[in-house]
Amino acid sequence: AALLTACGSGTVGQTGSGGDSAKPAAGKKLALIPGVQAEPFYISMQCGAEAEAKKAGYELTTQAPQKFDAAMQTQLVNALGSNPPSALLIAPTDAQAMLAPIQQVKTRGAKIIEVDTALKDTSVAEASISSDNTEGGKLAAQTLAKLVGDKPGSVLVLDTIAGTSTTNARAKGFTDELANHPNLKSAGVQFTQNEPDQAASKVTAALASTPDLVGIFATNLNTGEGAATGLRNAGKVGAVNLIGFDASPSEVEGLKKGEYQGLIAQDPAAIGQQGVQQAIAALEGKPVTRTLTAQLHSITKDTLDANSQYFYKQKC
Ligand code: T6T
Repeated sequence: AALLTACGSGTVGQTGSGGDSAKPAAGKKLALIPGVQAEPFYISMQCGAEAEAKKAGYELTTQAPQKFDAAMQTQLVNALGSNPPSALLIAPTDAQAMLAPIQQVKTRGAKIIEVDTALKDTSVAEASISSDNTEGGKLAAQTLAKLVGDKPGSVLVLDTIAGTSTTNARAKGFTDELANHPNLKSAGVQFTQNEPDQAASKVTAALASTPDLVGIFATNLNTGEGAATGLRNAGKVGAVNLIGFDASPSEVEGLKKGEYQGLIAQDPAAIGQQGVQQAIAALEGKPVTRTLTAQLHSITKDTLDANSQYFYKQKC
């Protein structure tokens, strides 16, 4: 089952059934399909999208897959049926596997807007709104290099799933930036299937195999939560620097406690808001910006309070 909420209603369950007198005008229906349900990054994105849709007099319906999984997300895309909403805002869970289902919705008349992740094929979407993920990875490496100083050592990257455009770009940005920090040696990139448990065991294994491990870059909130668990279990909190991506409540708590030494926060609400704006522009025949980049913010314990507006939400 998927989590489904309609703009303004705040409820979970089927919405938008026929015969409703409060039905929005034809052409004013938007659908949002995030990467996964009940996760602070996508909840914050949904909040931004809902607020913007409401302001513009559009209905926005959100359905999210239970897991960050292309097969589950495909089911939701296919369920939009032969008469889809005017525009689909989607975070494709796989840059390749989601091409055919999204292409089909487009063929059926919906405008496609990518939010957060993107397809490899850039001809499908009208617009893409995302963080500069390569830059985010680079920023993480620079933050880590500063923390480690001149001490030589190895650094591990925890990616999610091969085919996730965002985290794959973060891992590459990080690894490429290591060339500018010769004291830091790559201990490789590990995939975790976006499962905190897998991230935790990869950290346990790396601590055993790589005695000079000085840092870990966790490319999203699930890998970060798992990495923090792995370090805690080994009694290595603080001894190995952990740089996380995102700013979920548990990551922010972890930064306060010293489990993380840095976080690279995205602005998911802005991604959702701009996604809706571009969808409406496309539907109303106004100029559309093909690529929009949301801001990133590097946060350390010292700058936590000044950055509280970037902390992710659990509900709107
Ligand atoms: O980091 C975000 C998102 O940008 C990424 O595409 C998938 O993971 C998150 O949702 C965080 O869990």
